[in-house]
Amino acid sequence: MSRVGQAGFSSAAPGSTVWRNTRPVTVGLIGAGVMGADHARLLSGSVSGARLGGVCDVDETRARRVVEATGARVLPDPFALIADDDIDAVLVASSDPTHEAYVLAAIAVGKPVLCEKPLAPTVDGCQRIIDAETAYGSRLVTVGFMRRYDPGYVELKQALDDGVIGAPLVLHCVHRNPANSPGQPSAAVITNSAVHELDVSRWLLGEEIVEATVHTPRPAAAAGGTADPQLLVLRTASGALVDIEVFVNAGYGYEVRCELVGESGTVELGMPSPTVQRRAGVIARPLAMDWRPRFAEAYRRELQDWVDSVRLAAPAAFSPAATAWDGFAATYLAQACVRALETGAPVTIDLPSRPKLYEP
Ligand code: ISE
Repeated sequence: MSRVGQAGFSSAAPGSTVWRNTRPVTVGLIGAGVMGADHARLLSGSVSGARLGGVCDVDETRARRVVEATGARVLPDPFALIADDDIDAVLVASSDPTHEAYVLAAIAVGKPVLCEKPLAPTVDGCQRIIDAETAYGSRLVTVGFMRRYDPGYVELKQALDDGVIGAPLVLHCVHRNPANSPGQPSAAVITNSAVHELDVSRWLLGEEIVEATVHTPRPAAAAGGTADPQLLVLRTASGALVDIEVFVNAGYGYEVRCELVGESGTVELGMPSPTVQRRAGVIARPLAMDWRPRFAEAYRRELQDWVDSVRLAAPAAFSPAATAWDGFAATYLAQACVRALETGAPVTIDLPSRPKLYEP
C-alpha cells in the first residue's frame, strides 16, 4: 500500500472537492536558498491546508533562519527528512545536481514530491525518475515550472484553446535577466533560463518540438565570455515556429514577454506592473529585478495546487502541473538546444513516446 494511503490521503475521484484528510499536509523542505526560503514563506503564510514540518540544507544556519517563527524542525539529513513519519510530502529546492537522488528517495517511500526545475540536469537522470515512478504505479512527482500558473500565461492559453486567435503560427518569447554569475557556461543560458520557454511552448501549444536551431550574435560585453544573448528557433510537429530571445545579462531588469500569433489574431502577455509612474520627465512602469516578484502569484498558485492535490491524493481537475514526463521533455529539449548551440546547425528532436502513466 502506498505511503499516501497509509497517511490517510486516500484516493479521490479527480475533480472531487471532498478533502480526504482534514489535517494540514506536513511538508518537508530540502534546500533553504533563494527558492527554498520563498517556498517556506508561502507555505507558512499564503497557502492553505499545509504546514512546514521540517527543513534541511547543507548550511544549517540557513535552514535555521528559514524555520524561525514557523515551529518547523531543522533536520540534518535530507534522506532522514524524506523518510520521517511526520513528513507527508517533500519539496525539493536544493542545487540542481541533487534533485534526482531526493526525488527517487521520495518515490521509494511513496511520498508526493514537488521538485524545482530541472527535474534532473541529465536525460538519463530524468529517465531513472520516470522508471521509478512507473514501477511505483502512480504519479507522485510534480516539477516546478511555475509559469503554467501565471495568470497571464493561463489567459493566453485560454484564448488559444477557445479559438479566439485561430490556429497558432508563431510564438515570440523574450526572457531577460539583469545579470548572471560571471563565467556562466553558455549551455546554462539554455538549461537554466530558456528551459522555462521550452516547457511553456509545449504546454501552450499542446504539441512537441521537433527541431531546434540556436543563433548567437556577438556576446554582450557584460556577459564575460558567455554566449549571451541567444536566439533559439524551434519548429513544432504541426509546423508552427517558436523564437526565444534569452538574454541573462540584459542589465536593466527582469522581463518576460510572450506573444502568440494565430491565423486570425494575436494574444500577448500584458504589462507585469499594474501601475504607471509619471516622474522626472518619463512615464514608466516599475520592473522587477528578478523572477520572484514577477512570478509571485504563479508560485503561490503552484504551491496551493500541489497541496490540494496531495490532500485529494489526485491532481485537481484541469491542473496545469508539470509531471515527471514534462520534466523529462524539458531536459531532453534543453540538451538538444545545447547541441544546436555547440554545432551551429539545426538539430532534429525525436522525443521518445510518452509512457502510459503520463497520458492525459
Ligand atoms: C532562474 O533559475 C529561474 O528559474 C528564473 O525563472 C529564470 O528567469 C532565470 O533566468 C533562472 O536563472
